[in-house]
Amino acid sequence: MRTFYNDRHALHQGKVEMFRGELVPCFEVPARADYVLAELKQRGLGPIQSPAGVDAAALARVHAPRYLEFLAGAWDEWIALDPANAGRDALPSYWPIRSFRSDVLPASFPARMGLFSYDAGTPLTAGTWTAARAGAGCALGAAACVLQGERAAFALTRPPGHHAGADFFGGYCFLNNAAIAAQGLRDAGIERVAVLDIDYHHGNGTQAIFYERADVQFTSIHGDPHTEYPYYLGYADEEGAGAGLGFNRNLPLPRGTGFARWREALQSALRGIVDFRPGALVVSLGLDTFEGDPIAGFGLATPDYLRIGEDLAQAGVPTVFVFEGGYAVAEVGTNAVNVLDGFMRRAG
Ligand code: SP5
Ligand code: ZN
Repeated sequence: MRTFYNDRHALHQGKVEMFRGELVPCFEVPARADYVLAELKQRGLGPIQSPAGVDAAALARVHAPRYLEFLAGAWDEWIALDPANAGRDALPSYWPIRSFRSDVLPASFPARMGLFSYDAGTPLTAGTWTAARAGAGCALGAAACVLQGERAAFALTRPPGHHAGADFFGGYCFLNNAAIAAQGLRDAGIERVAVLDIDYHHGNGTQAIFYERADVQFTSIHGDPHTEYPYYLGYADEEGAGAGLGFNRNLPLPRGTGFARWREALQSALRGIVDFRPGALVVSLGLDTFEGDPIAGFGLATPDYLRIGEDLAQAGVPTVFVFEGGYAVAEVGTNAVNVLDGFMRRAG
């Protein structure tokens, strides 16, 4: 399986995130991708290449123009507030919750930080925009590979993407790489694209982007949002709206769920995907379902990831894997590559 990787991911390096009244060290660190890359090389999974530069038009197929403009200029605006900000991450402090306006674009940079975000755990740094675009380029490169007839391809990207919506960042995500890949596949003529999100956290951004569409089916297996981040979306009764009704499926599972029950959910998800008859599948590949993950609550073990890859291959659909979460840094490489390895062994 070919991997698309761009070392500019490391330019996005948050220092701190807000957690229970304190700024704590970021969980989403460059070493995550380093471990996956090292494991790919060690196990000889396939060629590793850098993507071509990302096409701005492909980003604008998913994200709002005013959000992309904001991201492009955000770091310069942060520094302009105070030159000492060069040494600090940018985090939002104000949000336009219900009864506030979101149509007005305030001149104040902190006000726009809040307009375009939904949590205080997602630091924006000097290299965020460059890294995020390089990541989206990896997702588009992997999609192109599958369009050319490859059985599967892997986008090894960070920052992750599935929490980012058309016009907001959050959950460590800025550009929705999986959505950009899915839309790229649609725009290249694939009539129906399925997205399967197996990160521990519900893919609220991806769901929102495709919620009213019948051409991109979204399925997610995740920690029950009653108790798990992102809390405000990801419930089982969210089935899509308008033309998209019936094309969104959430399979929330309680904190503490182990592999046997998780795998039943996967097989149910895959039956729904196969029934949709997609021309391509995009997998949001989070590894924070791992039992050792520091911020999540499922109990999957390292060998389970081989089984997941095998199950995914049995759907028989050309597949783009997009790296998402997974914060047990020393194990994330083995777990991610186990999925890809299991997939290729079963896909033949
Ligand atoms: C892509 C992805 O996996 N994003 C997840 C974002 C989760 N953000 C909230 C994290 C809450 C951190 N809780 C720390 C618990 C330490 N014991
Ligand atoms: Zn996650």
